[in-house]
Amino acid sequence: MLQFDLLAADPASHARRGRLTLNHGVVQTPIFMPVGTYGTVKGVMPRSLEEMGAQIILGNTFHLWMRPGLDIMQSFGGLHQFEKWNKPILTDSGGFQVWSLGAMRKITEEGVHFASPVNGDKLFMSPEVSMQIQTVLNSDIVMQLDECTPYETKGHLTTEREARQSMEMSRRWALRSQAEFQRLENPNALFGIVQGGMYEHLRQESLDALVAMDFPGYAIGGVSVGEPKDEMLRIMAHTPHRLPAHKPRYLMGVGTPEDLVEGVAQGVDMFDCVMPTRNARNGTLFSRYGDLKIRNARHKSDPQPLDTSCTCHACAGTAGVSWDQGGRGGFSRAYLHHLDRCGEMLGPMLTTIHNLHYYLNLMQEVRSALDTGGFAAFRRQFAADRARGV
Ligand code: PRF
Ligand code: ZN
Repeated sequence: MLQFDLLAADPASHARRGRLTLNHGVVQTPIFMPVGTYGTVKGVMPRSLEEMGAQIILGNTFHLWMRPGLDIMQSFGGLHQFEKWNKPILTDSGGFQVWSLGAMRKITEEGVHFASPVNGDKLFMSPEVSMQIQTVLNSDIVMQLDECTPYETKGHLTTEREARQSMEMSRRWALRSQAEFQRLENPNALFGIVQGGMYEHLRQESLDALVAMDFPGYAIGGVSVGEPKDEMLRIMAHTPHRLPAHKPRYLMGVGTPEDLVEGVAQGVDMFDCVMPTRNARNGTLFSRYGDLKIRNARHKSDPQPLDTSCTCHACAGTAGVSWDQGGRGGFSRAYLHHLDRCGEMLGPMLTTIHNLHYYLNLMQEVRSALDTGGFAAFRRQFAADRARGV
């Protein structure tokens, strides 16, 4: 089940404001989806995710298949019950994760043969297997199995011929994914994934074939795979707005705050990325006024919160009033610097809360701007604020 309603559109760009209704609830778009690979958004309790306004989170078919495995997932009736998250979940198909294994895999038309990174067992992932696993997980949005076309193949830029072969296999895997999804009578929604590397005509072909298959939603894959920024921006400007207007569009694995705002302007509705969570764990923090490295000695005795405009638990404390609005502040930069130096686990917990809050709040601001017709002004202010510096 999936329903998508368009609520507003920006006349000067491809940006749209929408509402996505799924089996486990409603998602207001544009949205950022925190990544919870192993059935946990690392270091964050589900109730904190809810508090910071997360509406949908990701899980990974591949990782959950390895551990804890399907029997346990089945016995819990799916991922929602197991991880105690009752709102929507999107699961990635495993194609990208298997691909990331590198030398340990062999990709054939039938599927991907690989050795388990956990115990070395020989395993096989196919479009059918991916659909079977995602059906057990009962994720609200299921992704087709695809092959993420790399930017470079064997030390050279992926050629048109290689990108075509890869894209055409993903297209055939889309057909097999859809057939199996239907055979399993999965009650959720299956998304197709556009590939085609850096070749616009291949992306158009991929898109046309997938649109003819009438998926309830579409993703753009194969972006942010090591290509230069201008190449990524070129594909972002090409593909999203060519997808059906009345269906949700998901840009996979992107990106920085600037990438998200640009993606929205190009007509993207959904994003996911490990950047806010992973960066939090290595001390790179996002803020309205630019990014900050908490390990830097300049923060050693600074009483200010990470982001003086932020209302997250780390920056504003339980009162939720930002420093700029006269709040007394939550945890200081000096304290977070100290936690990091001592390797204390509260450090990454707080920085993860902050970074996720920043991303989720950014998308909330984007939605408000779209609701009130102020998206163009929002973009200008966003860029000016980010350039100011912390
Ligand atoms: N395919 C799948 N998952 C993905 C990607 C893809 O191309 C990407 C590329 N940025 C991230 N995650 N299935
Ligand atoms: Zn904060």
